[in-house]
Order: sequence, then structure tokens, then C-alpha cells
Amino acid sequence: MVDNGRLNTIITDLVAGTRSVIEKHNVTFDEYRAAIGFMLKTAAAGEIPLLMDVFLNTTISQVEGRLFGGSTPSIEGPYYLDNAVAVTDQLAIREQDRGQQPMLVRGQVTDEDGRPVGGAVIDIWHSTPDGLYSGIHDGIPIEYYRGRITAGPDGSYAVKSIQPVPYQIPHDGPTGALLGAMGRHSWRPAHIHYKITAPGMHTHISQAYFAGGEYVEDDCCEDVCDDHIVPDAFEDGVRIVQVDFKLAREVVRAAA
Ligand code: MBD
Ligand code: FE
Repeated sequence: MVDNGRLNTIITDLVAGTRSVIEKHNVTFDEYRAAIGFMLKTAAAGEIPLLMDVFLNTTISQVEGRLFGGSTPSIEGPYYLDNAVAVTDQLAIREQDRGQQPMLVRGQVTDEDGRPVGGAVIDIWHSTPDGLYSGIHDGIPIEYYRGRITAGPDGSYAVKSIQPVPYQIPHDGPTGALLGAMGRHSWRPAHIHYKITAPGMHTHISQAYFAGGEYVEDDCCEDVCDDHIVPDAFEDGVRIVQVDFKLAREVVRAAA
């Protein structure tokens, strides 16, 4: 259902906010035309999702967290795929990445009262050590570093992979050029993406970051929050990433 009242309210406020920035900084017609040129280039390069992720998605996640409850959500990023392969205990690792730090990603999925959500589906994906995502970049087959795990009856899940490294978002296009012109870099801390679905529950999207890692304090997407930083833990030389998720029940709530 289209809610024209809400659309009108939001766009009117968006325009008013933008106008006040223009007034505050005396934005000129040359700058206005440059902005239009930038938007055209960004669209032509297919970078609208990336641009939005860098500047705005984190705020959307924070709003979602307030509206729906459950564990603190985080941004999905541009590289989720809905056709990842089912895995039981191990994401596929490329031959050339065998020497990387082994990692075990594990935890439990519950509802907000701590009752296990058995059978929850946990999509996990992360980049290669050279900063690429399977199914997206360089023809890397979709099964590498990406998989769909089904939680056990007690809501627990566990899957092995290798520890990801800091990741530079695509930086040779308009988004990277804008960050560079602003004096900012285009790096993200090493991260793991999660998307968790279960019947009757609100879909939960999150990321995990490594305590003390490079760019944890300086993510170009400004997404890191304390709830998503996992401590430095090892078992028998394996990096442990232990994350429990609380899913909110799927209910339709009025937008606040
Ligand atoms: C990524 O891998 C990512 O996680 C985000 C948020 C933006 C660009 C690339
Ligand atoms: Fe990512």
C-alpha cells in the first residue's frame, strides 16, 4: 500500500534539510552542476548501492534496531546473494588461501526471551584474503567463503572458514573518488556478514569485527559498534568468533 502522506512528509523534510545545507555553505551553481554530474556518474557505474551503504545504511540499521528489537543489527553491504549453497560445518576455502588463519564462527540463535530458534537459517559471507567476494568478483565460484547454515534444534550453529582481513571497498569509481576528495580512505575493518531468517521472526542482518583490528575505529562505512566487536579468542590455534543472536518476532509495528 502506498502511503502518500508518509512519502510527502519524508521528501518534504529531505528537501528542507538539503536546502538548509545549501544555505549554510553558500553552495554555488557550479557545485550544484558538479553534484548532478556526480550522481549521473555514480548511477552509470552501478555504484548507487555502494554510495548509499557508505553514507546512510548504518543509520537505517539503527532505526530498524529501535523499531523491531532483537540483537543490534548492522548493514548488509552490497554483496549478499540469496542463492548461497547450504553448508554443514565448513565454508569452501580456495587452494591458494590454505595458509590463512583458521577461524570457527559459532553461536546460538534465540528469540528475545532466550528460547532457541531451532532451524534458523544463517547466511554467512566474507571476502577472500585479497578483498574479493565470491559470486560477485573475478569469477570466484559462489561456494567460497559464503554459505547457508541451518541452526540445530537448540539454535546453535558452527562453521569453519579462514579469518578475513581488512577490506577496501571498490575505490576506482565515483564513490572512492568522493571519499578521496573528502580526505577519507575507503577501507573497512575485517568483517563477517550474517543474515538470519526463521519463520515468524524478523530477518536479522549483522556483521562481526575483530577487537583491535585495523580500521575497527575508522570504518569508511561508519558501521562498527561495540556490540559487534568480538574479543580476541583462540582455541587450539583457531580464531573463535562467537556471536549469539536474539531474533525479534515478526510483527507489524507502526513507524515511529
Ligand atoms: C563491503 O564488503 C561491505 O561490507 C560494505 C558495507 C560496503 C562495501 C563493501
Ligand atoms: Fe563486506
